[in-house]
Order: sequence, then C-alpha cells, then structure tokens
Amino acid sequence: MRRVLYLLLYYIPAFLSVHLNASAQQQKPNVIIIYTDDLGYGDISCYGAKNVNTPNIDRIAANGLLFTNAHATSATCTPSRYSLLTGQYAWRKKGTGIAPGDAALLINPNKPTIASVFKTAGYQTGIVGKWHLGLGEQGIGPNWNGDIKPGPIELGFNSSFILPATVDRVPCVYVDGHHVANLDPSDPIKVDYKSPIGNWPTGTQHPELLKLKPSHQHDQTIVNGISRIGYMTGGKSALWVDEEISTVITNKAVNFIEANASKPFFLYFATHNIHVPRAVNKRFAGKSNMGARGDAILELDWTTGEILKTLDRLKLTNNTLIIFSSDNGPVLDDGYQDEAVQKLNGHQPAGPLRGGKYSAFDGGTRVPLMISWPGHIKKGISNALFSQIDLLASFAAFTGNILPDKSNLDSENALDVLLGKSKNGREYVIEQSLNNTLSVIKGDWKYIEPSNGPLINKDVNMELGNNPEPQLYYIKNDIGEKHNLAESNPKKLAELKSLLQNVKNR
Ligand code: NG6
Ligand code: CA
Repeated sequence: MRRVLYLLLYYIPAFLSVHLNASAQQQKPNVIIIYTDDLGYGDISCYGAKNVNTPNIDRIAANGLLFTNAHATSATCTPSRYSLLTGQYAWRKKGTGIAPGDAALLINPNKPTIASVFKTAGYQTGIVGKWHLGLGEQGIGPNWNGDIKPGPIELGFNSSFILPATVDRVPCVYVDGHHVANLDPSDPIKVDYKSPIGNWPTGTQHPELLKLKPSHQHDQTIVNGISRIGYMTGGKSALWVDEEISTVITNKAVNFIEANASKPFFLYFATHNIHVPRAVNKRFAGKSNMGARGDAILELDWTTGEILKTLDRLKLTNNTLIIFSSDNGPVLDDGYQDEAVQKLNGHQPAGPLRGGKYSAFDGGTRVPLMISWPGHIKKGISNALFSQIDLLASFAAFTGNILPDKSNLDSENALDVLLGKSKNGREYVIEQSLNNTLSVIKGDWKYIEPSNGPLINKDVNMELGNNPEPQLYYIKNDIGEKHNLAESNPKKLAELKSLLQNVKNR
C-alpha cells in the first residue's frame, strides 16, 4: 500500500508537470510561412484564376484572411527575401540584387532576423527550400566541399535544408545544415560563374542533350538535361533531379513539422515553384491546360496540401498560424522554352495589374497573401495595405520578443492588421524594381520615381515601368496604372516624392 501511495505521489506530479508543460508550451502557436517563387496576383483560384484550380492553397484563404493589397518589397527574389528576413529594405545595402549562385552571405549575422526572433522566443526554427541570399564568408563565398557557413543556421535557424540559390543556377545540389547533401568527397564540386570549369557539356555546345531548351541565357552547364546559369563540375552523387525537388522539399518540411510537433515551431518553407526551369514531377506533367507553368502551379498546390494534411494528422491545425505569399510577381518566359506563353489560354498571371516580375508596376510586387489561424483570425478579405517588410516586427510582437536595434529597422508592427483585428494598414508601402527604381503607395495613390531604365525587358517581354518622367497613378480607380496623373496633380506628386525621399534618407 505504501508503495502504491509512493508511486502515486511520485508519478502524479511528474505526469502533471510533463503534460502541463506540453500544453503550456502548446499555447504558443506554431508559425509557417509558405513563400512561393514568382507566383502572381492572378495565378491561384482564390485570387480569381479560372484556368487553374488550387483547392489546397484556397483552403488557407477559406479558413483565414485574404489580402488584396499586400506587397513584396521587391520585384525580384533576393531583395524581397532579404527584406522579409531582416526587416530592412534591401535597397539600403549594396549588392543585394539577384544573387549569383556563388555569392557570399548577404545578411549580417549580427542583425536580428525573423528566425532569430522566433528562436529567442523559444521556438524551434527551420528553413526548407529556396535560399538565394548567398552563403559563406564575405569575400570568400561558399566552400561547397567543406563547411558552408555562415548561412541560415548562423542567422537563427536551428535546422536548414536548402536549395542554395535558384533552380536555374549551379551548383544543382541541396545543402543540408552546413554541408552539401550526399556529396562524395572523392568527387569535389567546382563552380565558376565567369568561365567554363571541368568538361561537363554546356547548352551552347550540346543542345542535342537538352530536354528543356533555353530561350535566353541559361545555356551553360547541363545538369539533368537542363542547361543552367553558371558552370559546374563534380558532385555527381549530390545532384538534384528537378522532377523530384517538390517531393524532396515537401518531405523535409513534413519531417520538420513531425519532429517538432510537441514544441512551438517556426518553419520558413520557400518553394522553388513556380520559378524556371519548370520541370515538374510526372504526377503533374501535362495535368493543367496551361503547359509547364500551369503544371508547376498544380505541383505547388499539392505541396501546400501536404503541409495542411500533416497539420491535420498531427492535430496541429488549430494551433498553427500559416502565411502563404510570393516573393515577386509573375513571369512567363524567364529563360526556357517551356510554352508558358503559348499555352497561357487567356490566363492572367498578374490579374488586373500591369507588369510583373522585374517591374515597377504593381504586377511586380503586389502579391497573393493569405493568413490563417483557426479560431483566432476571422475569415474574410482584408483590403488593408500590407508589406512583407512588417513580418519581422509583427512576429517580434507576436512572440513578446523585444527587438534589440529597432531604430534601424524599416519593419513596423502590423500584427493587428495581419490578424484581421485592424483594417488600418500601413501608411505607405515602398516597392523596388529590378533596376532599383522605387515606388511608393500611399492610400489610393502610387508614385513611381523617374528612371532612365529600359521600358521593356525584351527577353521576358515585360514592361518594366521605367519612365524618365515621374509617374503618379490613382490606383483606386486605375489598378492597371494606365493614366499617369503626375502633371495634373502636382500637390500629390510632391507629397509622395518627399515621402519617398524621407524614407530614403532615414
Ligand atoms: C535573372 C534570370 C532569370 C531568373 C532571375 C532570378 C537571366 C537572363 N535571367 O537574371 O531567369 O533566374 O534572374 O529570379 O539570366 S528570382 O526570382 O530568383 O529573382
Ligand atoms: Ca522570385
């Protein structure tokens, strides 16, 4: 009897403590950011796409809040990701444009990042997918055959499984933690972005070896029948198979969620879809009526569904906040002949917006953004002005974490807007185009600063929004930025011009 009593006295508090801790911990909601690549404002059915059906992605919108006026900070990948992770505008720092695949780490590891914010708050933090922010020491870059650092881990991610740059750039390998995954040390990787290295065939010399032909550039080393930007040789055992990437990274993301199911976690899941080269798994090939680009949207929808299914299976759905968005606007022919243009079938990748990826027009930066957190975020639509720059400060507020050097941040706490408690969005939003032309949106107006850049990028057939004259649009009635009202509205023009100047000078 005494023994039973003893056991009860011993085990009941131990049992309670374990379980209370688990549930106390579980009160901190998990956070997942699904960050897609080049997905446009009109590319998914919850934003009005008719030719392609995205039921899984739509589920996030149906269970949460869909933003009609949310913006990436830039019309290209590297600066948008830089801003999302650091809370600072990339245009404040030189060298943060589209990064080559052998760039050194662009983010200073001493600065807070969205990952370090969550880590400090006691979260398990993980990144899976596209990085494209450089790796390795300044002036040196990544050591593909050794320790690849600093990188995501030094910036606050506990675990990291990444595609180092973009899928169209060498080296075509995954980096797991600090090392290239599956690398055979007797077959070291060599990468060169200036001149050929090794004797692997290139797209220029051996077009007969290609299963996907370039339309412009992208004609250097061939890996898996696809010629890339940059030259590489070696690392055969580590090369990715494009058609498997979505399965590989989805499994990694699922594994991360499973491994951390009982702890609060933050997952930054950056898909390679729907960026070029679009080489989807055979499960999706030819399944849309829009060619490879539509198929890639279907594959992205599957990926998203697997994440949602995993949360359901682990009973984490109600305690997980999900954000789904894109790094920049859409593009059709971004370097490969994949029939994205020919098979568009009337689909409007940027919806009603003008321009797309690379562009100063809103097609470049106004992107889909949905957020769900069942029971905490009311379902519906938010027209509030929102910028991804604010995710860092918002999640700092969310986790009760004090940011160390707040004064240097462009990020503001917009948590109430994100959670649908406030309709008062940002006072203004700043957007950056490929050639660093800046625009500012305030209320119903948008100003694009004068720029001598080209009007059109002929390779991708994209209007870039450059104009040597200032542009001013009343986007409330002219979302397609057709009527430049700069001359007839000198007061508004002066206001937005000086606002932009003030932000630049800060
Ligand atoms: C461009 C590439 C384009 C794409 C882009 C990066 C050329 C002509 N074009 O330089 O194909 O790779 O960089 O895309 O090389 S992003 O979404 O990562 O910014
Ligand atoms: Ca992109």
